[in-house]
Amino acid sequence: MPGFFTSIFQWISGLFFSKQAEIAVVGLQASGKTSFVNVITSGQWSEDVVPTVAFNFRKIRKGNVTMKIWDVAGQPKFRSMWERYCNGVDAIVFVVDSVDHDKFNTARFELHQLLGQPTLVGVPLLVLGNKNDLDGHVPVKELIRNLQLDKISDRPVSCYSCSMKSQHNLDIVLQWLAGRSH
Ligand SMILES: Nc1nc2c(ncn2[C@@H]2O[C@H](COP(=O)(O)OP(=O)(O)O)[C@@H](O)[C@H]2O)c(=O)[nH]1
Ligand SMILES: [Mg+2]
Repeated sequence: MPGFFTSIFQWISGLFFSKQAEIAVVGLQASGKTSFVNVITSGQWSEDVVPTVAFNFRKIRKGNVTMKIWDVAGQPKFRSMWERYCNGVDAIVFVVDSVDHDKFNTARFELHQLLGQPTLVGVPLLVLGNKNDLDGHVPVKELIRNLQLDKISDRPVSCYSCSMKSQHNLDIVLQWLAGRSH
């Protein structure tokens, strides 16, 4: 019987306290977007990820927060689609491979191009410097400088160094995302 009352209570509290957040995950190809979605969805890291064609959609529940996640492909031909998926979301997550120094310029260009879209003004931005389990990854400070995040003034911006593989900092990232729910 106590189990019954507990589940009724959970159901009722869910009605009053359940919240939603819709997020779009973008960034260059192979930065770790799909790995991020897989890890936060299942808590499992897997080395084998199939490159994303166009997009994946996932819906997950973390505590009383339901998250709808658009995982959008990062190859050049798909980048013009990013705006469409980011339009109307509660947060944009921009994933960067923090070891791949040669691609920082392209990542910066694509990020600022995206944020320049009039439809996306004010949408909060979370930048993830991924793969910090690998030697040669840049620390957050350098990532902020390389991506010129200090130039963004029309929205809340956060930046974390993290690793999908070791799950480093993912607790903070999830907290940040939950904070965007309503
Ligand atoms: N070492 C390491 N490799 C990662 C990490 N995250 C993703 N990868 C690898 O990077 C490659 C691209 O990952 P994927 O999630 O497909 O990137 P996407 O193209 O942005 O969706 C895969 O081989 C992943 O196993 C990480 O935190 N550490
Ligand atoms: Mg992918």
